[in-house]
Amino acid sequence: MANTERTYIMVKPDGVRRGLTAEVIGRIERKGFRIVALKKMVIPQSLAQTHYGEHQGKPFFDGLVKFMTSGPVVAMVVEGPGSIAEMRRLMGATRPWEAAPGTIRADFATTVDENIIHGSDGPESAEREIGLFFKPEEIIG
Ligand code: D4T
Repeated sequence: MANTERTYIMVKPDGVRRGLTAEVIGRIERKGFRIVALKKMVIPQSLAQTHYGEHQGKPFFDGLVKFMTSGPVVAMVVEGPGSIAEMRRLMGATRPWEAAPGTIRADFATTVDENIIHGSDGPESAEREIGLFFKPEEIIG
């Protein structure tokens, strides 16, 4: 398939707590993307710090790490044409009040610190994040 790529997607602890995992997975699958790896896990603090390393030193960093380790997440590798940018479109803007209607964040979130879903923002971060959360043998192509 032309332009097929993989991205790292995660239902954050608020999404899992609120019972929105199936809703998110349903939207990904109905879009036509394939989930080639999936697991529920509690993120160790060190992994959360590494994952969000680019935000180290920002005022929201400690709260972000605390939130991301506050309960289980559902981690996924999603595959399909243009999946990195397309998933960012389906998710909507980081700040839910700026997210387009019909996107996951517009439909289900009100605050930037608890915004339901994470998705890689480019090819390099996708490769890095997939490697942080999954071993190659856990990805069923
Ligand atoms: P993630 O990485 O979670 O998919 O979010 P985005 O890629 O959409 O946005 P980001 O990297 O700018 O922010 C990472 C993460 O930090 C939280 N956050 C962000 C926060 O709690 N307060 C803030 O002011 C900002 C900008 C939300 C997402």
